[in-house]
Amino acid sequence: MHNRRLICTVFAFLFALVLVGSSGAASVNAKERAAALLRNAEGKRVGMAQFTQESKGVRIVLTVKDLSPGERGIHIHAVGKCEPPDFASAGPHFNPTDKKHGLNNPEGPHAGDLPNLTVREDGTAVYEQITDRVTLTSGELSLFDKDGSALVIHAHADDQQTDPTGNSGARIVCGVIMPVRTISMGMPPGAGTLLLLGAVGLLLWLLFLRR
Ligand SMILES: [Cu+2]
Ligand SMILES: [Zn+2]
Repeated sequence: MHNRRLICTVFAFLFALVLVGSSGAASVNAKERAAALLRNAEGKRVGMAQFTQESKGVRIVLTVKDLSPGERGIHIHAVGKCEPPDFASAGPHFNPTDKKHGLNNPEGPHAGDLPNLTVREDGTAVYEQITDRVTLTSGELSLFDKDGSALVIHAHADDQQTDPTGNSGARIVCGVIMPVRTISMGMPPGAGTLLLLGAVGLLLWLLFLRR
């Protein structure tokens, strides 16, 4: 009986150790992610955008539907607030570095400026871009500043030159960019086995020793 108590205690200790260790590894591997639910002026959900912090910048992947075909301006705006129908609440283009508008503007671009979105004949669009002018981490370029940020799609193409909006017209779709925490469990090899042994030890300890 004495032997079993010792073994179980050791297993329980190992279990606790592995738990603490793996939660440490998990927080190190946590990726910075964000998402925006895209709604049109009627408040109807028309798409979704996902943002992932990578070494080269923030990858934006977006799908949207129910738009009219053609080129559409798309930007990150300075305020994380999307009040229909005009979405004026989203403020101007995200511009922490105090530049002028447009990817082709010698005095630009705004941090929130992006290449145009192409809507297909069926009204859908798929869009993917990486921008190193914003981050999901902390600092000046962070999309998670005190008033947040929003992704906005416009009625017309952005000419990438005219300050401050690129003549892209009305705001027709808006989504608040919200942080999403995904924890990837980065456990060292063999930790799974240890975890299992620890769990068995804990179970035995509960069964036999806690009466
Ligand atoms: Cu815009
Ligand atoms: Zn701009």
